[in-house]
Amino acid sequence: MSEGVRAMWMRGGTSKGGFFLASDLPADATARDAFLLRAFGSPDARQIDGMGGADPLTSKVAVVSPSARDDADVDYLFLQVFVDQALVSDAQNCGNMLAGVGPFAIERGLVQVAGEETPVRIFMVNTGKLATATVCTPDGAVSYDGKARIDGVPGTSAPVPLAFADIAGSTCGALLPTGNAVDQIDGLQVTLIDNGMPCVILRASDFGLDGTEDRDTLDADPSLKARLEQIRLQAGPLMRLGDVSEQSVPKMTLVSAPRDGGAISTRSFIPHRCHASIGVLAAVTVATACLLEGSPAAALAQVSKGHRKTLDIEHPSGAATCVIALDQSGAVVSAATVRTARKLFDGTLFG
Ligand code: NQM
Repeated sequence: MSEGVRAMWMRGGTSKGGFFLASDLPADATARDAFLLRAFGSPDARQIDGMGGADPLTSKVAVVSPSARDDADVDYLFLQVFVDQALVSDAQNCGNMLAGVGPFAIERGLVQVAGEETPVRIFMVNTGKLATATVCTPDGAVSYDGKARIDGVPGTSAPVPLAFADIAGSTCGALLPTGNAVDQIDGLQVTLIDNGMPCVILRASDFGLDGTEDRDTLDADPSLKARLEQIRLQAGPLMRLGDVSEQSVPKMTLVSAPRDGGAISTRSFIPHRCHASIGVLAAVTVATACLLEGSPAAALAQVSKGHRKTLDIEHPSGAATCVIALDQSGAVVSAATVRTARKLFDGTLFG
């Protein structure tokens, strides 16, 4: 594709990647993926010949198009460009890149500014679920400047509140795909759960960890990673995901008691590298696991009473706040969080 493709680079939450109009990319998925692999410089651990940042968190793509649905303004397809494998996967969603979708849709003229704030209704193609992002548009255009701060990103930016309704079973078909709050794999108690992101929740202490280890320490532990991958490959079919050897889900989240006044402490593998913080939908899913009676997460978690719960999910660079609303029966009905986003570059990308 020597003439190049129009692309915008944005930070969305604690991730970063390319935002494209679907109409600017090859319509054929094989040609699209081949272009993205070249453009990101994959496969290569350093992604030296492309735009990827040598980290799964900066090797991400959002493909955005006008929605044909009555309940959505735009469709958002998330693609994970693997760093060191020639793989582009649509098997997972990404709530961090989602934070950039509303601003991008307004920038590209898919959604008109509605006042000081513009709600953008987003159909998340990977999971068939809906989100609403509220974008700051004070002077008839997107503003990225503001006072909101999220852990894992220096400085402050305009807030992008994200609201999710009905995201349970987004990929696995049910919140608890095995029907159980606790299962056993390799002799360990695990929770197999999907409230927006398929996750395997495990106790850090079952791996001889206290749960406060930093990302580099965990990433440098091949035997821990091998044990986690062995559990993950067994969890895949149990979670109705089939063979997950070439998928970036389920995520593997080690939990321990909170240390900084939050609800729970986490260290997440996504799935082969330790996350610098935690994914948005993964945080919502962990927050939901904290509410499951009898589960390893619930036993460790500090959760307030009431039908509207605010849970700070602690992670290696701070905490992510999730607000979870429950109905009278205790079932989760909606979830919300706040992210920020920033436009970094708008131009032509060569594959
Ligand atoms: O869980 C990383 C991220 C994510 C996913 C990953 C995410 C989410 O931090 O919603 O945002 O788990 O691969 O961008």
